[in-house]
Amino acid sequence: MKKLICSAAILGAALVLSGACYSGEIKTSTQHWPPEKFAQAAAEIAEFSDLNLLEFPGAKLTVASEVSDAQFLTDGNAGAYGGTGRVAINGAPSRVVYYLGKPRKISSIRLFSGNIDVRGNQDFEIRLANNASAPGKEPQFPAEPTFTSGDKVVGGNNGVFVTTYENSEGPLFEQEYDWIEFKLWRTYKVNAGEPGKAKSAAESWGSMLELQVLGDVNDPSLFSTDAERAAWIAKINARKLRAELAKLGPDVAFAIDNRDSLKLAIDSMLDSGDVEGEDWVERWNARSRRNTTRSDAKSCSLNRLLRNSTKSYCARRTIRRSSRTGSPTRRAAKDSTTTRSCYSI
Ligand SMILES: [Ca+2]
Repeated sequence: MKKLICSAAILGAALVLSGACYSGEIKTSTQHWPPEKFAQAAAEIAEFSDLNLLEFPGAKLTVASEVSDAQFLTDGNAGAYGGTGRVAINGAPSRVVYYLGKPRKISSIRLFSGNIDVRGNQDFEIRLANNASAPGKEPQFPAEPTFTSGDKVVGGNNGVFVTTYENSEGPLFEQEYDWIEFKLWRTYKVNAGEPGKAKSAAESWGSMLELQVLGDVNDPSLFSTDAERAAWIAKINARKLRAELAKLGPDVAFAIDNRDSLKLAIDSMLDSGDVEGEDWVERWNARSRRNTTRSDAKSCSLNRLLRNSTKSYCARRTIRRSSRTGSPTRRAAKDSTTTRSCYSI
């Protein structure tokens, strides 16, 4: 049944509403994935990240106190279990604030945490605010939290844990919001069910994996222009490609995240003045001579059949390969060999 509530109310231990109007019923749910189900949790994070308003055009992180690697909070990725991708929450509480760029309808809010131990538990408060009268200026957030995990720490004590707030009949609230504040308490070494916040015995950081403030895919105001929509889709596609490439192995994932190191490695391999680079170039040249002589011959033959210019094709191949070779002497010798093979067809 649809309801309209405009006064402070408490629904269970995990939800507090403060002076906010909303239609329908807001549901609070939690889910725990044990360590062996980490991949399922990662898929859940990735599936909904396309609609994360914290990453939409105009949105930005404005405060991240006592938080490490805050960029991982909204990257749509669970990271590695117990490894890279975790965000260390070391405050009591830490404060994380996002500006959404403009007032938006919020469909649901989800907090994902995870680790091999109780660092993956949760102890938090969330506050929403609308400060459209002063765009981009952080408002005074309400004294009472919009949502809270309550007086006790929640979680699964390991694996991945998510708390979700959603409305079965539409957006969480009729009102739009352009600011959201997360207060996150550290959780080590506190088990789920033990006192949180001011009464917490935690002495070390907790581990958040992702914060999602989701929009509705059918909301026509999600994008201001077609160009903005296109830019967002391009950003999402690039992120998915990166995730796919990272699956090739940890070295590839490291290279993607450290492009300066990747460039340095490539330059080193191609640098003829470097001893190791020389060895690599020699090996590459030997393999390249074997492979490209055969492929050039085949290609040149094909080109002749197609009545293309065999000479110009081979010249292009030579130029391309020369840029990878070592000393001018070796380059000239190899080029001449390649050229003869082409003309011998
Ligand atoms: Ca993440």
